[in-house]
Amino acid sequence: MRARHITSDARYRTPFGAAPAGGAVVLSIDVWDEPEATAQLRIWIDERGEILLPMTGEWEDDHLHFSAHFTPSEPEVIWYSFLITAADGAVWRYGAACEHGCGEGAFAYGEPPSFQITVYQRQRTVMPEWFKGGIAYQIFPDRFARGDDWEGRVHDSLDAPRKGPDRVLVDDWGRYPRYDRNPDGSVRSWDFYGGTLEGVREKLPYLQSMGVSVIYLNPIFEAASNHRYDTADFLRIDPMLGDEESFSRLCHDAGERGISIILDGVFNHCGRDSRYFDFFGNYGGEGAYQSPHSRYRSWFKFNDDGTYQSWWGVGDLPDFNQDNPEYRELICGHDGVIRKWLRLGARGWRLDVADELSDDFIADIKSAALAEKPDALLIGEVWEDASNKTAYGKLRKYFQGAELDSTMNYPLRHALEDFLTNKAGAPKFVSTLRSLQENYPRENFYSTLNMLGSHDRIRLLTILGDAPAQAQMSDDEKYRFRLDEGHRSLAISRLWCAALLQMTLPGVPCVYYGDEAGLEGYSDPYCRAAFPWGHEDADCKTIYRNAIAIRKSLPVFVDGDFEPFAIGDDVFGFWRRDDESSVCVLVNASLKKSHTVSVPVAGPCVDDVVTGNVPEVGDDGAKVFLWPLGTSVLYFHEE
Ligand code: ARE
Repeated sequence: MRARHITSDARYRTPFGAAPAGGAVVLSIDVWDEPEATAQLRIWIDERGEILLPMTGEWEDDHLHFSAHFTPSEPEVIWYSFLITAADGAVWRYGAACEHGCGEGAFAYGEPPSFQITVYQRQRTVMPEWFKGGIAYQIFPDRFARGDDWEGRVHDSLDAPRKGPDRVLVDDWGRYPRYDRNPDGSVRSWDFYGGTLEGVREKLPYLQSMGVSVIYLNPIFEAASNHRYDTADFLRIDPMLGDEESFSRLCHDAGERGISIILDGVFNHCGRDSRYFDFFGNYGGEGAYQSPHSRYRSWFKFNDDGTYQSWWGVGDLPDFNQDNPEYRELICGHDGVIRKWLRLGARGWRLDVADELSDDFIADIKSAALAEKPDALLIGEVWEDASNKTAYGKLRKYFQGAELDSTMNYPLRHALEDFLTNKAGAPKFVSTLRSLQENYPRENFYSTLNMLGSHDRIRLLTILGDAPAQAQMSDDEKYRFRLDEGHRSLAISRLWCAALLQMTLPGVPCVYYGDEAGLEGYSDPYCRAAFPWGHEDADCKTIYRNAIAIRKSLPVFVDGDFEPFAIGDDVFGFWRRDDESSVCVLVNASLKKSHTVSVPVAGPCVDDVVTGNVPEVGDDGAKVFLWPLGTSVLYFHEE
C-alpha cells in the first residue's frame, strides 16, 4: 500500500494554507491499491469532535485519487487525517509526518498526527501598509539614549520619596545591568540608566539612516521598575522618560521621517506599586490593596485570606480582573488608554502576554484601536505558532477572527537560531517555516514581527557565538561573560546569515536595539545593556546596513510568494517571487563544508546581489558556490 497527500500541493489541497470561512475546501489523497479500496476523511474540530466524510475515488492509470470537499462556515481550527480501507480489507491510517502537521504525510499505526487547516474570518482585509512594508526597531527606553533632558528628569524622579525597592542611577552608561536582589530573590533596588523619550527623538536621524520605519517601544508609562511592565498609571508617561509633550513630539518628529511608533500595552496586570493597587501607599492609600472599599478593589482577584493573584506568581504584578467593566472602560473606552495614546501619536500596540488576555478583551482592544485610527495595528506577544495555540485548555482565536494583526515571531527566531548554530538541519527549518506559512492566514504570515532578539531573550550575538548554556551559570558569571575573540568572530560571521535571512524572509523584520551595534548578553537583565554610542561594532553595523539595503532593493521581499527548500542538512534556501522578479536566497550553515548548488533558472539574466558575481549558467541551472557560512541572493530578471 502506498499513498500520498502533500498539504502545499494544489492536487491534494485547495485553497493553499489557511481557508476563509464560507469557502470550499477540497482535500484529496492518492492511493496505490486495487480499484476496490475506499477512503474516508477524518476531521476533528475541538468543539465538535470527530466527523468522518466519505471520499469519492477515481481510477487514474495505476492508482485511486480520492477527494472530499466541505465548506467550513465558522472560524475554527480543523485537524484532519485519512482512513483507507484497502481492497484486501486492511485499514490504514494516513496523517502528518512531521510534528508541525504540514508537508507530505505518512502511514501510522494507531492515531496519526493530524494535518491542520486554520479557518479564519476577517474583520479587516488589508494590513496597514505603513507596517507591512516596514522595518521595525525595538527600544528598551531606559537603555537607548539619554536626551538632553535626562539629568533633570532622572534626578527629580529618583529624589522623590517612594516606598518599596530603591531606585538608583547607574552613572556609567557602559556598565552592564544586573539585579540587586534580596536574599529571597526579590529585587532590592532597580538600576536606571537615564534613557528618555527625548533621547529617542534625538536619535531619529540615526534610525532613519538605518532604514527603520517602525519603532516598538517597551513600556513607557509611569512605573516603579526600570522595565515598566509594572504599570503604575496607564494615563501618564513615566516622568523619568518624559511627558505627554515629549511623547507627542517624538511621534510627530518620527512621523516626519516616515517612522511610526508602537507601544507596549500591559493589560493583564499592573504594578503592585500603582495607583490602582497601591501596595506601599505611595498613591494616597486609595488603591485596592490598601483599602477594601477602594473603587479598584473589584479590579483585582483577592483570595479570602487577603492575598491576591498575580502574574506567574510574581507578587510585583497583581492580575487584573479583565471582565471588570470599569477596568475595561479605562483600557478600551473613548478616553481610555488605547485611544488616548493613539490620539497623541502612536500607531499601534503590542499586547503583552496576549495569551493571558481573553479573546473577548483582545476584540475590545482591537475595536477601540480601529475606532481611533482605522489603520492602527495590534501585535500579540505569542511564543508559539499562534494559529493553534492552546492556552489554559482553550484554543485561542488570535487569527480566526483577525483580532491580532501580527504576532512576535518567536517560532522563527527559535528555528533560525537552531539552524545557524547547527543544532538542527535545514529540513527542520523548512518545516517550521512551511507550517507557519500554511497555518497563518496569508496577511498574518506576511506581517509577523520577525525579531531575532528581544528584551526577554539572550542576545543574538551571544547565541551565535555558541556561548555556554546559561542554566548552570551564576548571576555573576552571566554578568561577566563576553565572547572571546574567536567566538565573537564566529558570531559575527553567522550574524550576516541571520540578518540576511531576517531581511529576506516574509514578515516585518524587527531589530532589537544594539544588535546592530554588537551588544552581547545572557537573558534579562544582561540583554538590556545600554546602547554603546560611540563604541558600536563596525562589522555588525555594516552587516545590518547591507542586509537592510537588500530588503529595500526589491519589493519582492515584502510581499512576494515564498517557497522554502533544503539541500541536505547544511543549505537552507527559499524563493521569493512576484510578477517582476524571482529571487533565490541560499545560506550554508556548515562551519566546515562548502557546497556547490545548482539553482533552476528563473529568468534571462541573473546576478548575485551579495557577491556581485554573475553566476555561470549551465544545463542544470545557475551554479552557486557557497563557502562555509556562505550566502547568496540570486536575482533573476528580464534585462
Ligand atoms: C524580572 C526577572 C526576574 C526577577 C523579576 C523581579 O526576570 O528574575 O525576579 O524581574 O521583578 C517583566 C520584566 C521582567 C520581569 C518580569 C516579572 O520585563 O524583567 O522579570 O516582568 O517582574 C513568558 C510569558 C511572556 C513573558 C515572558 C517573560 O509567556 O509573556 O515569560 N513576557 C512578557 C514581557 C516581559 C515581562 C512580562 C511579560 C510581564 O515581554 O518582559 O516581564 O509583564 C517559553 C514560553 C513562554 C515564556 C518564555 C520565557 O518559551 O513559551 O510563554 O514567556 O519561555 O519564559
